[in-house]
Amino acid sequence: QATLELIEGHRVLDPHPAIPVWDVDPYDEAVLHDPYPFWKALRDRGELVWIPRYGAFMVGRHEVTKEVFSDHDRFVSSRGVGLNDFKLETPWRAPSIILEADPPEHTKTRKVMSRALSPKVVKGMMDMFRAAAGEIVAPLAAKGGIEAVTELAEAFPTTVFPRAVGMTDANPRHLVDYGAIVFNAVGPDNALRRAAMARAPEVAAWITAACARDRLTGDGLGALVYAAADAGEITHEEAAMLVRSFLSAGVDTTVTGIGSALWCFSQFPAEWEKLRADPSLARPAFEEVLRFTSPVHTFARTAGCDTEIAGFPVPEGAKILCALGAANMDPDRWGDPEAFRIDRRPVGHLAFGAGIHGCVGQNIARGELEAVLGALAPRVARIEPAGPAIWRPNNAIHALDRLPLRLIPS
Ligand code: HEM
Ligand code: OVM
Repeated sequence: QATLELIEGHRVLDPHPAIPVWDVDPYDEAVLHDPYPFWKALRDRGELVWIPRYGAFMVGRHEVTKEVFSDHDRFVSSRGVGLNDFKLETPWRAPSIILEADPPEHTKTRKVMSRALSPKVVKGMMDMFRAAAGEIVAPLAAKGGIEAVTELAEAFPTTVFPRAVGMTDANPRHLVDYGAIVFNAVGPDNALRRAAMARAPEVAAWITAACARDRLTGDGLGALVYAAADAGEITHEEAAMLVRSFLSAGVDTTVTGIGSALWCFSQFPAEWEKLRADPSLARPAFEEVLRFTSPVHTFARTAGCDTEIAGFPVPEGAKILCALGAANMDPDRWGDPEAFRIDRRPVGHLAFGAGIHGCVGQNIARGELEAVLGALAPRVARIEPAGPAIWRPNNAIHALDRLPLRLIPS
């Protein structure tokens, strides 16, 4: 029988002896640089794996990862979606009132955010997205050699997202850095997390100030959230916290999505030709980019009760790391998973999560990518590597650090 006890505030857990034990560091920088071999090894080890280094379970096969990630009754988010258990350790910032909340608290904030990020609202942003994409992409297509991470992947969301939210004075560097901090914070106490925590006070103070109502216009996503407070659905303090959620989750993720999309097309030129021949493939192409690269590679849950995973006992309080990237490459779920095919339509990928916490910003993310791919496709005949692509290790985000490309104009 699995047991869990607390010694000086730390979890000490003896996993059931039949559970495969793997002495590996999933957050080793070499793994984070190139996670694909790790993901395969994780799936091959079994349905449920014990990682002694962190005293946590890990899953990476599609079916079981989806089960743990979406069963909010047994696997809670309110104790944090990283390795730190908020019940045992004080979190580095006040917990998110949507991501790091369970029903019934989650239900109320989720409703407000779903409305603010509805398909209708996103539709109203598409003209702005398309105009900005054209303005950013046209000079790059003419220039040819670009560093795609800074010049396009970061440039586009840091231009459109603050406008969408209604920020009156956005600091693009702080927006990108805050995302990296928030996502590194869900990892173990390694060098990445320590570097993030060292920068956190300054960047987080700027972010908190930027969430105040008087820093926002009356016609953006921020205003929609504050309108819900005026209507009495949430408090004004909660509205500020939900604006913070936009700024936590809305920039680095789409920066990563754009960079990874360009990387995929530079690696698979025939797929770029397919997209140029049929621009209606922009949306399905982005879904395949998400499946193939998993911008959020790992988030966790905490067992809220004694339970079982894949028939093995899992005690209350156990952390379960969910390798979304591994699930998205599982050959038992996806035919030929290592083939990048823009017309695959990979319904059921876990890049946006699943269940009640499934990404509430997915419509806006898809809209941004549609605008960027829509601006590139008619202007750029080929996307070629112009040097090595370098990935940027982060405890939760699988993102590029540098992507030198040559854009061949059409
Ligand atoms: C939730 C990924 C873009 C806001 C999530 C989750 C994932 C995810 C995996 C589930 C977390 C969990 O279950 O623990 C992504 C990816 C994106 C993206 C890959 C882009 C490619 C965005 C954008 C926004 C956003 C643009 C804001 C406008 C949120 C919020 C949640 C969330 C607020 C929490 C939802 C909840 O707990 O109910 N996202 N996201 N995301 N996302 Fe996204
Ligand atoms: C938040 C949030 C939501 C999704 C992802 C995320 C860890 C943060 O509500 O702050 O990044």
